[in-house]
Amino acid sequence: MPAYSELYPVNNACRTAQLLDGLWRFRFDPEGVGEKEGWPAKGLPEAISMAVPASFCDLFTTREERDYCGDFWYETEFWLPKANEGTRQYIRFGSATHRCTVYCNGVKVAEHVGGFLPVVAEVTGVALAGQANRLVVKVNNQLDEVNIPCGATQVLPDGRKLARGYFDFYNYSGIHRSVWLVTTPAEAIQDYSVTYELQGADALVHYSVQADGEQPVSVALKDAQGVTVAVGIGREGTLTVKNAHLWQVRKAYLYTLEITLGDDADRYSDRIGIRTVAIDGYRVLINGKPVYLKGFGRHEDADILGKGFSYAIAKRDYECMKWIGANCFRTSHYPYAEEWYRMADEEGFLIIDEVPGVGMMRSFANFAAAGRGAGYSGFFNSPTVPELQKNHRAALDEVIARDKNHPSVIAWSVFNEAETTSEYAGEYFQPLFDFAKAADPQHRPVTGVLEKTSSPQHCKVWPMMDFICLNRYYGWYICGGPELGKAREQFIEEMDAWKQVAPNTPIIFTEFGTDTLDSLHKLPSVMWSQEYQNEYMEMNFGIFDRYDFIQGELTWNFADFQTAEGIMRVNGNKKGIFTRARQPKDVAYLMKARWEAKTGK
Ligand code: CKX
Repeated sequence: MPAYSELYPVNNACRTAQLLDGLWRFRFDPEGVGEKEGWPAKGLPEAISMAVPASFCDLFTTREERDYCGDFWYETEFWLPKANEGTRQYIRFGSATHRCTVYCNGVKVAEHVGGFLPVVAEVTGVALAGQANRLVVKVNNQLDEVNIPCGATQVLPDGRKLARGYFDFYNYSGIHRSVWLVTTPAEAIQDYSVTYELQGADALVHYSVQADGEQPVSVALKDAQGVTVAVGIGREGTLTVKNAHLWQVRKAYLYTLEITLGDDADRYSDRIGIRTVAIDGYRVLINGKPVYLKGFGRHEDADILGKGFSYAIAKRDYECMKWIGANCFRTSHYPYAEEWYRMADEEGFLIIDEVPGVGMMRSFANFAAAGRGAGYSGFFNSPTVPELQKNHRAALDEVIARDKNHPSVIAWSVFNEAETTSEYAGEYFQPLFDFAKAADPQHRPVTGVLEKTSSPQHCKVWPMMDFICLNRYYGWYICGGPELGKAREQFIEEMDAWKQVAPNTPIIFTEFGTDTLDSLHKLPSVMWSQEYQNEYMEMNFGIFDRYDFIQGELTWNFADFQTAEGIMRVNGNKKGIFTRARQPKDVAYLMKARWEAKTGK
């Protein structure tokens, strides 16, 4: 059983889940004096107000505050009702980027590293009923080479720290997702998992429930109309669903699994989708049928909010993805807020769920080096690797615990553009791939995402993958503009080489694209114009259609997004098919026509 429950908060007869979102108190702590000065117990001196959830960065008007790197603190208060006898209480953060320490009434109740997964702090006995309880959180957003995502922390001549990610997205920081006060009974349901088997028109749902104590467990499965279609007794068992409604790609069907502990001592309900995922030769199968993946690599990124979750933005994004005919996205380059997955479950979208194994190549502009196939920094030869690997594995452990029951999740991605050609890359990644496979009750495919240097001849990791993900920029980082024809030839040469070594493994393109200004039209085209984005895509589509084993195209990126500053970026990465305001560039219409017509291969 995990040290704490990753179950998404629910309200029912046995549990409560109260949102603590709103305006909290906030302050920076550049000298790291908060604990010494007693802030956990006394509260934050000279605090300002701060929105939760949100990145703090773009809410400020000075560069120093926006780019702040180091410790920063949040504070709020919460009340426990008097009638809470016999309950356990938790504060649950959807995430705090990148590491945090949580204090309740001056007592340390949790510490967590990793900025994109939940933090659960038990406050039973520390929080008091019938009074305001002080909740203080220290967060830190520095980057290093032992935590993911990887990077460095530079100290400027004036003593200020600067986060230098070895990756191409802005180091947005803060409490990015909702915070809940959760109460459960003293003996509670802690976790559950489901796996599926299809038998003709029927389905078997194998379930397993983890709960405290010895009380009996019962489960009921209800269909979308609320009719009970199967019941089970015991902590493990199999439910037979006659004439099962399958969860299908872009045609979701959700059942509700109701779990009861003892004689109503605790209850937990969740929506599940009956479907199988398999790889068969070079095909990806959902419910035994081949599916061609169409969609995006994305970011959690929006104006003002940064990486803060907003239902409004997520809703708009799903509407845009449906409009364009997509069926899949990768959570590049970190696990997203849980609400994204719950919405994908409802909409029938497929998700390749990625952990923040990004920046594993030492370079502040590694995208440029990687795009050209020039990256080599001896990343996996460093003495920091065992600690990095421990944290990387913890992220896999936590993401699988969190997301294992989502029908939308079809695969785990262990890394993006790591230096897989370096001497020790195989030793680093093999245990992580083995772990992910074993930890997932559904044994979903496990993959990783390869940049240009990771060629079939030199990459040490692709043989570990159930399907191979390629990020390729022939016509952008390689032979752009007037050399598009040459780019095409080189692309074909590389794909022929993959065909030689892995003709029976699906290849999914997880990135391809061009930076494009929505303000720029040019006839004939030039790089950065909307015309060029169209020409580049047409060339790429021609390649994808040439090879049977190419089974998906997830373009880079869904929308323009914020990055660190630099000569390669004009206020961010502009490879969006949509602008940052979620309006289509010209190329969106080209992709819509292709994806609506393309049902498979
Ligand atoms: N891939 C050749 C990782 C993404 C970047 C993308 C880009 C690179 C390309 C590497 O995080 O944004 O440069 O646009």
